[in-house]
Amino acid sequence: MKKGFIFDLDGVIVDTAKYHFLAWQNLANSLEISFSEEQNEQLKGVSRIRSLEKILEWGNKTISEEEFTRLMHEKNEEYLNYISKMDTSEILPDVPRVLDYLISNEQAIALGSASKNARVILEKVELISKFNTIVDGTNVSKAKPDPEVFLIGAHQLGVSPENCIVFEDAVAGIQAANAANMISIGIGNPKILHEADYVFKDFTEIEEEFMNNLVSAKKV
Ligand code: B16
Ligand code: MG
Repeated sequence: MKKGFIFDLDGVIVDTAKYHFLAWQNLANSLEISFSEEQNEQLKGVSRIRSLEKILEWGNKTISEEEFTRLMHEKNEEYLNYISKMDTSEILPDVPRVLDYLISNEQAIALGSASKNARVILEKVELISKFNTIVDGTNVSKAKPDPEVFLIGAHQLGVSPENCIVFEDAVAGIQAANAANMISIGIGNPKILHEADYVFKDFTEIEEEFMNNLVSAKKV
């Protein structure tokens, strides 16, 4: 039986958080709001709109709707400028090994990301062809921790949610996977991702035996 493997993008396949940080920091500076790397951590997995709302809340600023739209656009333009320079060297360690293992074992693979730029990023790092389906910020109406993004992914793969496995780096993403009744695998710090079924520092720690068990178990 085929399992569905759903990957988050930022923090799992590539580290685009650093580019989000540079672009948000520039925007915050222009509004005279201080913005730290710790605050950027809190924007991981959070939608673009909600990210700007949070920055404005932190800086105690209110702006008009037009200004809000303009700033979101400017931030995204700067972010896309960084993205345009990305290449395969930015793929996180051992991601291709795990994707190729799944492909050679005829498993179903989806992307489940909050980003509206997911497709262009996957194209830049030449991984787009590895995915059977892509669910991103252009397809979902409810942000993680709502399970919508992963449930759409499972549906598009034709695999029931309890036979899906999610790789996520954000707490909200782990919560979304758990709410979808999927197996959640945290990529990052076990102290932060303690709600996940399993946590690995990165994909180099995931051994073939563990993958074999995920693929063959009735319910892990
Ligand atoms: P965009 P993920 C998320 O990606 C990022 O972690 C988050 O920082 C970003 O605000 C969000 O995508 C939206 O991105 O501005 O490109 O639409 O982790 O869900 O893959
Ligand atoms: Mg992420």
